[in-house]
Amino acid sequence: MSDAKVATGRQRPLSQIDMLTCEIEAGGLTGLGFSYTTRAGTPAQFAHVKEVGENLLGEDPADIGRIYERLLWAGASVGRSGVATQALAAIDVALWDLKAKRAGLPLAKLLGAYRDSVRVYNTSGGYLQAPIEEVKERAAQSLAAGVGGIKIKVGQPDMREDLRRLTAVREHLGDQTPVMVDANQQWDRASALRFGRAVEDLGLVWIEEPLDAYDAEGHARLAAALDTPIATGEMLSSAADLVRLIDLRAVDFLQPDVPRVGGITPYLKVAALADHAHLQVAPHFVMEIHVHLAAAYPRESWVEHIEWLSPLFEERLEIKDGRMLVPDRPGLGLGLAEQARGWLLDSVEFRDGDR
Ligand code: SMN
Ligand code: MG
Repeated sequence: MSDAKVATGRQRPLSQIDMLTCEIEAGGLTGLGFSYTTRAGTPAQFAHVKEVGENLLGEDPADIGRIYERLLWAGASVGRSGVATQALAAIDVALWDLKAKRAGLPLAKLLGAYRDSVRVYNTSGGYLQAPIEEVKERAAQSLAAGVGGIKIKVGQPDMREDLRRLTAVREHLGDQTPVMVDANQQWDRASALRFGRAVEDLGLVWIEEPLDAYDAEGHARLAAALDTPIATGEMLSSAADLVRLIDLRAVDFLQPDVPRVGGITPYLKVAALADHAHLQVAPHFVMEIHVHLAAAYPRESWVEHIEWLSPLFEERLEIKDGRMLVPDRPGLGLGLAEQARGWLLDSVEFRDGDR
C-alpha cells in the first residue's frame, strides 16, 4: 500500500501490520485487547509491557482508571505518549472488553450508546499505487457490498494528477456518494490551501491530514479558510496532543485512534472534550474497536472500513445500507482466531502469586 508518505520518499510501501495482543483473565472471563504498528514499533511496545505489566497484579480489573495511572507512571521515564501509551493501549482495551463482558453488555452499551449502527466508509481500494480504473472498480464494489462512502488517497507529486483521479472517481460514483480524501500529512500550508480551493465545489465529506500531524495552527488556518471540513488526529499518541487540536479549533472531524492514543481510557477523555466543542469524531482504522466508540458519541460521524485486521478474529462485522452494525455480543464481541495464535512470535505472562 502506498500513500503520500511513500510518494514523497519518506516511507516504504506498507506490506504488513504488526500486532501486540493482550488477554486478561479474571473471574472465568477473558478480556481481549490489542495495539498495532505499521513498519516499526511492536517489539518496542512488547518490551515496554514486559517491564510495566506486573503492576497489574493484585488490582481489581474493574478499576481501569487507577490501573491506567499505575502503568503510565511506572513507565513515565520514556514519556506519556508514543510507544509507552501504545503499549498500554493493548492492556486498556483488554480491561474494557473484560468489564463489558462482566456486565454482559456490548462495549457500546456499557459506555452508553446513541445508535446501534454507524455510517461506514471504505479506504482500502483508494491507495496511490492503484491505477484509477482499479480505484473506481473497487469503490463500486464496496458500495455494492453496503459501504456508505469512499476515501481515496491524494498527495501525488503533481497535484493535477490528484485532481484528475478525484474527478474521475466522483464522476464514476455520482454526486450522491460521500467521498473523502487523505493526503497523509505530505503538503505544505500553501499546497493544502490550493488543493482545498480547487476541490471546494466537489462537496467532499472531508480533507484528511492535509498538513503535518503536529501543525495544529496550520490546520486551524486551513479550516477557517475552507468550507470543506478538515480532518486529522490519527498519528497523535496522547490525549494531550489531540486536545491541542480541539483547543485551537483546528479540525471539523477529529480522528483519534484507540491503539495510537493509548487506549479507550484516553480516547474517552478526548471524545468528551470534542463533544463539548461541538466537533465530529471519526475514529481512524481499527473498526473492530471503533464501531463501539462511534456508536457511543453524541453526533453521528463515520467509522472506517479497512479489512486488514479481519484475519485475526473469528467474527465479521456486518455492513448494511451504508452502515456498520454494532455487534450485540458482550464486550468488543471479538474472539482471536485460531490461525492468529499460530502467528505468535513472543509472549509474556503475569499471574497473581508471581510476586
Ligand atoms: C491509514 C494509516 C494507517 C493504518 C491504516 C490506515 C490511513 C487512513 O491513513 O486514514 O486510512
Ligand atoms: Mg488517514
